[in-house]
Amino acid sequence: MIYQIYPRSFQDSNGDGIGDLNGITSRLDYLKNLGVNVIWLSPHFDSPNADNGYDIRDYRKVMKEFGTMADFDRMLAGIKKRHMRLIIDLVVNHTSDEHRWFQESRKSRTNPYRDYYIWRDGKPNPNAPHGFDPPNNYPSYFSGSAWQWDDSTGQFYLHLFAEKQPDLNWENPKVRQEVYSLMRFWLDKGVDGFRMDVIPLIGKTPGLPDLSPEQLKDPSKVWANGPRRDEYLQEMNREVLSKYDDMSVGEAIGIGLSETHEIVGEDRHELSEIFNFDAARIGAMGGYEYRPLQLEELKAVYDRHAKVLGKQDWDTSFLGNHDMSRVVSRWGDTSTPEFRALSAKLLQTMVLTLKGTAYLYQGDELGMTNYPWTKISEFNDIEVQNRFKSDVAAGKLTEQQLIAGAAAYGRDNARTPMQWDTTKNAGFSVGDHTWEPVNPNYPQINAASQIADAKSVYHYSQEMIALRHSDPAFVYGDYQDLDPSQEHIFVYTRTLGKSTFMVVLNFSRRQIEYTLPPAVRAGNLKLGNYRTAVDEAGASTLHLRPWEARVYQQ
Ligand code: TEU
Ligand code: CA
Repeated sequence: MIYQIYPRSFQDSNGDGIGDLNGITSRLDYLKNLGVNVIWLSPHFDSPNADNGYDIRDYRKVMKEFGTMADFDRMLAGIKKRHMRLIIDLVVNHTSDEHRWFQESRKSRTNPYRDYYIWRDGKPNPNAPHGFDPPNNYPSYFSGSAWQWDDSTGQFYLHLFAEKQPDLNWENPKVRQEVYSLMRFWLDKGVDGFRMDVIPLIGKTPGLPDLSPEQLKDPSKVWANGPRRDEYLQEMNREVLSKYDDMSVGEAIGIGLSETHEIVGEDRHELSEIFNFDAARIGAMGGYEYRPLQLEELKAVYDRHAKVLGKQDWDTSFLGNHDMSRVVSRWGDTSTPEFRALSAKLLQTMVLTLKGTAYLYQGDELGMTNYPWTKISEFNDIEVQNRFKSDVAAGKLTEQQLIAGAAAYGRDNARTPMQWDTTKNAGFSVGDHTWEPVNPNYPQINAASQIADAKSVYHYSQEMIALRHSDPAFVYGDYQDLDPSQEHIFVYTRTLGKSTFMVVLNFSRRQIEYTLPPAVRAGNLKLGNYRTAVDEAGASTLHLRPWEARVYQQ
């Protein structure tokens, strides 16, 4: 399984309230003991942090706050010594506007780096600022137009994310070679692969025509399916990925199940796997609006994955990351400490037994929750602040609505400091200030107290990871949902040869007497999330307690 670290929030080692690489190195035994195989490190590169590192100024330099290249090398050596591996974040759909390439590019229309980015003339409009409207109606993911006017050269440049994140022009072969060269730089250092940020977006739509009203409802679907996307990913594979023992996982917003094979099929020679968000972002209605989770709807997504993805289309299993609110707050039950722990364990059971490479986000192994945000100024995320500046200012929603939405679904929830113990700042930092507030529930939710409690979410996560590693059925086994229309119970099997496991999850706060489908009987209980396990081996009816999870060997 792969464990994602958001370095700014993992462990501070020098008291400046910002996590760093030496902090990670000091916690490698914790990760080893948890059962981690691979670490995914969110961006650690030199950056002005307009988007917390997803805006890179120098791809071959470590961010000053995070430490030095020597710190990186020591961290990597520590990971390898513990027989773990490291993948890093490849953010090459865009750079920082402070990157040397963009600094050059904006100097003049004839600068050799001009074509490294996407510059276009505006549409003449005497009433518009500078006399021009943007080249087309592309919206930015972070509110407003995706085009920024540049006075000195009288053109607009494209930025699908923030103004300080100009998109690279992948049609320019020089740009592609620059990317392949920096990938080799890190692979030659011993890094084991890449998580690739919004990678399908690199294939832009020729001519950059306006989006239709229908397309404007979900621009990602257009932007992720440009005609040259696969040509670029196959070239990247041919020139770099195929030459190393590495893995690659693409963050594939805009990619649906029907397109997944094109990117991950073994015969396609592109990427190892992708994150597609149709499960993790189920119910999304735009902005911070989500429909409440319908279990049948979620189960239908996993059922489709199993039916559509062939044996050679590897999948991923994940419920959280640094762009989503905490999963136990989103899909679990934090109404009482007991239900928080039980539902956190249930969600761990699900993510670690579904089909595909399993990803855990830092702190989910402890059942960390959302933070009690109350005012706009508390949020660090550019996505929230931009929405405040544009959407609230334009009256699209009120400040209170934005606070409520961001408090429930905002990205800052995943970025509050890791809760290590009950000391100052939850042991994250000895400093007087931390870059994001520490969740006030750290005295109740922290690694040290859970390591000391054999029945904690931490130990359950450790046991569930060990169980997953104990039998290849959890990795390669066929997936089958035994009761897709059941409203509160998620029951499925993983079968490989003679080995079958059955997972039973009660996704509700109610006691449920659940009768298994005809001819199905419970096998031997391998793991249960209650402190006092109830086995019911051989039974056809199971008495499930609130938020109960059981894994049976059939
Ligand atoms: O995220 C892309 C993405 O899916 C998110 O921006 C998402 O649309 C939004 O956050 C919904 O709340 C990647 C990185 O994971 C993210 O951290 C970066 O902000 C973004 O790309 C730009 O690099
Ligand atoms: Ca620090």
